Amino acid sequence: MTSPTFDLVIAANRLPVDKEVAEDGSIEWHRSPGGLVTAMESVMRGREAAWIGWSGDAGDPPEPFEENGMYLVPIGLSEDEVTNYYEGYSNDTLWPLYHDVIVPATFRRRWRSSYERLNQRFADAVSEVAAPGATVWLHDYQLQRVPSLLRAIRPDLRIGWFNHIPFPPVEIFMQLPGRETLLEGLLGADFLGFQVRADAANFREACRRLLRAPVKGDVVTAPDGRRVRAAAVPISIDVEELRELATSPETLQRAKEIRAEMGDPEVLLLGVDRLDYTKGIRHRLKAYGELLADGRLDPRKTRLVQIATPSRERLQAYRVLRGQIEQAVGRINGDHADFGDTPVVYMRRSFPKEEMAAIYAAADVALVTPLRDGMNLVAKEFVTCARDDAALVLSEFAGAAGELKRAYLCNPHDVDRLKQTITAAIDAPADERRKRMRSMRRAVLANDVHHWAEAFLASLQAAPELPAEESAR
Ligand code: ADQ
Repeated sequence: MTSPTFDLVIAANRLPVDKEVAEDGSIEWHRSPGGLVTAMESVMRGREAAWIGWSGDAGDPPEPFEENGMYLVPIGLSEDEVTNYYEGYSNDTLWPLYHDVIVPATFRRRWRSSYERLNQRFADAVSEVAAPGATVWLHDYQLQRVPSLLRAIRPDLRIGWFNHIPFPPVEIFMQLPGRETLLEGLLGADFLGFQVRADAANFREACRRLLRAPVKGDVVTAPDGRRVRAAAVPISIDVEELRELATSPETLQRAKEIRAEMGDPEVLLLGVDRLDYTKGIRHRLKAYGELLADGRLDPRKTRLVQIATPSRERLQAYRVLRGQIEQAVGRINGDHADFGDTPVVYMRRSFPKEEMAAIYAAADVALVTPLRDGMNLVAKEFVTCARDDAALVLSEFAGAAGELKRAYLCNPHDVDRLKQTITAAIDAPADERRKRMRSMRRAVLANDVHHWAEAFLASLQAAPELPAEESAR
């Protein structure tokens, strides 16, 4: 049977749904949590499109199926490919390398060949469902070889790629064995989108230095003479939908209950992260523990709610991190807890978005302190849901810091300064916090997820030139 074809094809490492097997053995698919899905959901709505990605299980893939009006094409990964392409090359080579080698990157030759094979499989699957001249939107660091592999079989397609994570400075990128292949892979696209300008500039510099490719403004000339634009298109969230949820009477009531259940603390601090070493959770806990020990924060009147979604638990670095975090939480609570007073409320699970909105609305100060982060949607979600006089402490190393300039910005590596920034946010007059929050809300409103998707697609259509809207600015 030939498959249907589409004018818009999305490909990402994962499908936007997770499989759940019900008690009677029937299979159900549920929308997956996480940044990419949150962002793309609103882009796909109302469009006929196909999405290609891995279902999350090893073994033969299920047949393509429709879900929520989207045609989903599962890609199969064997156990070996999960180990080599996904956990190995994607998450143990590229992820740490692209996040400033916070933990060392591991290089293994067999991981690389598995990555190449999987990227070919993705390219073949896209080619199968793409209508003549279709637009293809590829996502993220797991698919950097797909643009050129796809162009080789389907030169009629318009190919765009968006990087959700940082692109490292060339001095770090250079460590990667076979680094040129990734750059050449990406240069198969018409347009390459990055979270912030510095990432796009790092990519262009890598092309200039390592491929001797001519670079003019945003445009790189590929080895085959095609011109490829690499520019920033910062991702965002569905502001309107989330704001509506956050300001509903039910959410506001739930926010009150959450505070009451914790004994109505004077200061409620909040951290929400995937359990990942890039997120700076350890540094945050260290700062908080010291503030309690120094007597700058009162353990009876302060709570830190730390929500940490389990992530990549088969990788050693993630297991180590989880142990360290749980030890730090245990130490802080051991030192400072009292009957009825638990200074750190640590929850290692996912919450539905209604509950997340209520938690954001309940908090006084959000601590978004990654050591390196492409964007960080939690910062934008908090700004959208928070009370007017709440405050955001934000790492300078999150892409979001480029837009949320009125946050309490900090360098999370500098624990003393991090402590000062946290107390400055807590102690600031309500009026100052309100002014900052208003300014950050305007920034988030000016670039919501619909604007992001339109800007990406417009850049892709216009590439290698600027789209009309951008050039008019
Ligand atoms: P992530 O590293 O996953 O994304 P982030 O941008 O913070 O990071 O997105 C996390 C998402 O998961 C948010 O929407 C958040 O609400 C949700 N989430 C986290 N913990 C949760 C929990 N316990 N329960 C429910 N929801 C939870 C990658 C990059 C980022 C980039 C995004 C999007 O690393 O830098 O911002 O992609 O491009």
